[in-house]
Amino acid sequence: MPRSAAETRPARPARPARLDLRLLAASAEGFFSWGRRHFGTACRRPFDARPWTSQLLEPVRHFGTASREPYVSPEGSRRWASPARGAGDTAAERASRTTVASRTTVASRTTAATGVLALTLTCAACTSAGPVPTPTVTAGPETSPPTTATAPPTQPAPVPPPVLLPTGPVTELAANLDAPWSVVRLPDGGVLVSERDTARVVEIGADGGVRTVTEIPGVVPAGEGGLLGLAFRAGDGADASDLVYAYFTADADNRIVRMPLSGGPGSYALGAPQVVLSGIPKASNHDGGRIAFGPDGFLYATAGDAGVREAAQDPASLSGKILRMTPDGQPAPGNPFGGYAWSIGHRNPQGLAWDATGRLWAAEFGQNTWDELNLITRGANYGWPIVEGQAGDARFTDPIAQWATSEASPSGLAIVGDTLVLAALRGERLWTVHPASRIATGDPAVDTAPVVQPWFVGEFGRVRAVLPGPNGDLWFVTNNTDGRGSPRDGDDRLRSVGMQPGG
Ligand SMILES: [Ca+2]
Repeated sequence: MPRSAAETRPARPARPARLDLRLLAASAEGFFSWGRRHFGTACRRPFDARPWTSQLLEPVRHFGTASREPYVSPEGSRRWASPARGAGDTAAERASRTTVASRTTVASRTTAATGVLALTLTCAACTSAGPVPTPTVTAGPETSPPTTATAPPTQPAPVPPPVLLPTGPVTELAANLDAPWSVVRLPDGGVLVSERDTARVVEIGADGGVRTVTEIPGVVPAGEGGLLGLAFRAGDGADASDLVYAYFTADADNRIVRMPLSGGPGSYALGAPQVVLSGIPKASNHDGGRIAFGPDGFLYATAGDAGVREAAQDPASLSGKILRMTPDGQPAPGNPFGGYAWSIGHRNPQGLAWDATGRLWAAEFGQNTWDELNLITRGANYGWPIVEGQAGDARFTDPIAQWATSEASPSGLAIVGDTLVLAALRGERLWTVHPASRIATGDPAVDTAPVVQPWFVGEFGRVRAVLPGPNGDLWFVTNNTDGRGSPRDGDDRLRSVGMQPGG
């Protein structure tokens, strides 16, 4: 049953109320970010005397994929900031914000964290292949005096691209799913969903109907294991068919298989599975399971520690890693340790998404203290089991944001526009994370922190997966039938929510 936006729209964050030099600087930064996005690198900031906004950009280089050195802020210290704090907000907004701030800790190397988030805006422009516009001179009236070379050019009003937030209508796309785990949208409009415990891949029809495509042989569901992630790869030649990849728990291991996809909407069929990678350690808990093809064409997979913590630090082990492989299941060229590992020191990552710059982000379950949103770089060590969450230990890469496990327990991760969205199981909500620079308040302690917001708290129950939908919408699937939730009639459900300008 579709729900109106008014029924589902949480309170919006406070908007800036002050206007001072810092706000002007932020606006200018936003404009040039917008310019770089649309016009390429030819659009550069014309001034260096930037105040704090310069810090939003400088740390970017420290997070380059070739660098494993942690960024140290100019202050050499950590700062903790609460999200969405602003002047002029209402008592209700302050109360809501206090709740978030008290429960949510944002990654606290402030400039570093914000630089990384800011790059999801700014570096998209740096790599833009868009055309460089030809400067246009508008002739003035013939009676006007001749202009001089030093006359300031006319600039349009700074209009940074909007932050997208899940404030639009919520609609139901399918119901009666059984522990759904992963959702894949196919190029021809079809939708496939994996069910963890039935081992089925089902098709969601345009009318919301659920049709079994196949039941994958060899799946041994138990605990958190079963049929987990799905990924699609288009055929790349006359002899290659479209393929659906699946990550599942088998009798003795976790493994990745692929199956040829035939048919179309209403008639999809999957052929016999072929093993791509086997031997990923399994356990009743911490099985990872998300798979996705990156912009580099290689397959990435999240592997949990399977209960053997120390293995997460062993580059040769397949557990506690983000793995990167060729579509045929060989270690991908350029992997940092010579094997499958792309990054190490993970406990149980289950969310993968790439931003507009091609950078990989991952959501990870913590033990008892901190769930994590990490920016994944080649060869980096994310600390588990030596540290959890933001540790400030130079040996490890800290998360960009972290949450108490009771508030998050994030599985899926998606990026819509420049907004990261995490699907929280135990937290029974969505979390959005976006750069704060667009809602500058003038207080650097606020404006240099990423903005983290909860949505739909408790409304739909446990959320397992999120993905970009058509027309800029966000899709998410609940997980109230996975044995740890309280199913409503008709659960579990796949839903869509409109992403609308906000922030
Ligand atoms: Ca970590």
